[in-house]
Amino acid sequence: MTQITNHMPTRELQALDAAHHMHPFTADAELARKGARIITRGKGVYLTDSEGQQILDGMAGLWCVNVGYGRKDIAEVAARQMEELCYYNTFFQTSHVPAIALAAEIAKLAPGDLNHVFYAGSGSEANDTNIRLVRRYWEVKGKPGKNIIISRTNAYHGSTMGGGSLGGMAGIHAQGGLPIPNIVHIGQPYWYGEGKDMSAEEFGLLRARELEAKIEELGVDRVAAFIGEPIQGAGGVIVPPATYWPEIQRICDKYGILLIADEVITGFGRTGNWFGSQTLGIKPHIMTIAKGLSSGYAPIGGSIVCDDIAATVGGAGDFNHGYTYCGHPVAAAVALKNLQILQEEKIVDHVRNVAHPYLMERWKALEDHPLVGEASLVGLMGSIALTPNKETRAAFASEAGTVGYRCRERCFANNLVMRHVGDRMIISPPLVITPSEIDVLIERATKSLDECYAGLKSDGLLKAA
Ligand code: PXG
Repeated sequence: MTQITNHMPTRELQALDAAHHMHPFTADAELARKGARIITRGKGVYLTDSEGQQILDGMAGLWCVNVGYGRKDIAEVAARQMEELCYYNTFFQTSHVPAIALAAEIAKLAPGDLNHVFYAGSGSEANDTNIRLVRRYWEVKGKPGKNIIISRTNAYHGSTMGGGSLGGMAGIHAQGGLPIPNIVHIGQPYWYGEGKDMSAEEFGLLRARELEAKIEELGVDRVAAFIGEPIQGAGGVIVPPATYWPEIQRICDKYGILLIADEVITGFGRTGNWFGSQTLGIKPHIMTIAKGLSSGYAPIGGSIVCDDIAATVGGAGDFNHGYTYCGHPVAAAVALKNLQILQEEKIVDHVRNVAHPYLMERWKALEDHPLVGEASLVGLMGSIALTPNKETRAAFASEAGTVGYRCRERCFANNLVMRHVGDRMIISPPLVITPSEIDVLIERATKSLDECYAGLKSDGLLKAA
């Protein structure tokens, strides 16, 4: 076999990558021309690339490496589990210790009567499970026609047929015949971009009440569930107005609609509590989890399910659904170790009491920058809206994302991973980030914003739409 190692020249690795590796959400031909940045190592909040550059990872991978890179204790657990029992399934009346122990631990951490875990390999798979779970629930209740799930535009719930359909991303819906039937979308609670002259509070109520109008329009006997991320992540870290979730909760309660909180990003400490639902005051029947469950050390996701749904679906014969890797023992052991680390090292407290307050002060100060309209941060989930006019919150005249992309390129050149969504910049650093690492993040972000601003000025791109 050809040995392909870290020691190969970057150019050769890039050529092999371009020849054989199809990347997600990427124009491969364009990437082939440019060459991928090849990441070779990670330690704490830093990545190293094949050129030896040290990059501060402001995104914790893809919102997941919450305990930071390079934890030997997690690697040891994985190795031990591989030797002891590398794989066994949880179908056909068998179980194993890592799946049992992890489910019990998740049930302990989850609020209310969310006491049951259905495992998946990812957030997308878990949301596919959720579609089947809520539809099955109403079938068993004698209401098979109650099968519509209501979601929001610009939501992200994954990219399988089910997850991509639940999500409200136009670019995903434009390819391959999505959404699947009986999934409908209402407006998102994005006050900064869409609230115009309304107050944030009024706008939050307006958008929440679209749910009530949609239920009335479709008929309550057609609607199975509502799904939402407590804070939209991939949509641009959109923090809803304070009025939004209480009103959504009231409407779900009033009509007896199941409520699914997609906690794939917000779960396991990201917002300064164990779950985003606790930060935002939501009482869901199901939570989608993945990412921070294992801090990305192994692929694992799942649905945390309330007593009623578990009893109803589980009490009606076989639930004909499952994945080979449901509760995979190595992934489950790794996730369990990750939860132990989060608890023993008090990492959620660190987010709430140390990292958030420190970053908040420095992040908010970015609002003094001429390019920044708004800087917001909940726990360690932050965004800045770039604008040519702070007063009017105007969008740029250039195609949406042009300025954000230029800013992201400056960040990457300055060894900071900060992503852009349209013309919003977003961060979601490892939860273990320290104040001095936050200083580095802010220093690199400021430098990148300055360079971006200078570039926009000289290219005449500071115009409002
Ligand atoms: N729900 C939410 C809220 C997510 O953020 C998924 C489900 C799907 O999880 P999997 O494990 O199937 O990817 C996600 C994933 C981005 C980005 O660019 C975000 C995600 C995935 C990939 C890229 O922000 N979120």
